[in-house]
Amino acid sequence: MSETDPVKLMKQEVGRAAAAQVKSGSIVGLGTGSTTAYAIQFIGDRIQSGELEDIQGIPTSFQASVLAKKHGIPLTTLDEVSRIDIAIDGADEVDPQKNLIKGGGAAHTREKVVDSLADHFIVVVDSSKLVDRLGSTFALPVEVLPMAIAPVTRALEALGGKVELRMGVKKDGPVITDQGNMVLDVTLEGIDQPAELEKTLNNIPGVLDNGLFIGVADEVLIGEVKDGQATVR
Ligand code: ABF
Repeated sequence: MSETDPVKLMKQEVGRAAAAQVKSGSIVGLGTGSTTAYAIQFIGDRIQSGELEDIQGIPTSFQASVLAKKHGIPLTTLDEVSRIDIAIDGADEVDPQKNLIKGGGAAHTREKVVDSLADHFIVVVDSSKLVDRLGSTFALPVEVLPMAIAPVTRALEALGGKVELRMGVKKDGPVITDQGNMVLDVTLEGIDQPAELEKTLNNIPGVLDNGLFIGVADEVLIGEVKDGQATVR
């Protein structure tokens, strides 16, 4: 993306707006994705400038931990701290009730641990992620033990899902999560009862977690580009 690319500018503004809510002394959940990457960068900038002190980050993925280290954010773990003050993370779909589909980055299992523990979870998205009903535009990611891929696939198909094993970018093999598992992407004809579906899916033996985040988000920052100008609402 060029420096003046409106989408990049918009992601930067959303990330900046989220990073601005971080207070000194906070434990910060650090999410995954290109928009959250800007929030991590701007948190680092605020630390380097002396504006923020005593920040500890809890990364939700290897990618987030690499970015945090690059931007000088000290890291900690859930064994060391007993709270998360604020979490900033992306999403693939957001419905009017702030329920989410996440997992496009194959990191939703750790993301859900961190985001759901946070006192304040901020979702950073562009307006293209807004949907009336979850499942309208994005297949639902499900993290599965490799040895259980076949039976879980059958169980998801029995629920009416069209199931695809997520392959790597080079298509030379399946995506492997930070936990060493695989991801099944499930296309459903729109999701009417997301809270029930989340529980049903997680009760299938072999499923680690799925990308439905129901009642987890506290705030959604939405980036838009109007007349070449990036705005956040
Ligand atoms: C991650 O953020 C995933 O849940 C989701 O796929 C991704 C979206 O990132 P981006 O900001 O690049 O659209 O947390």
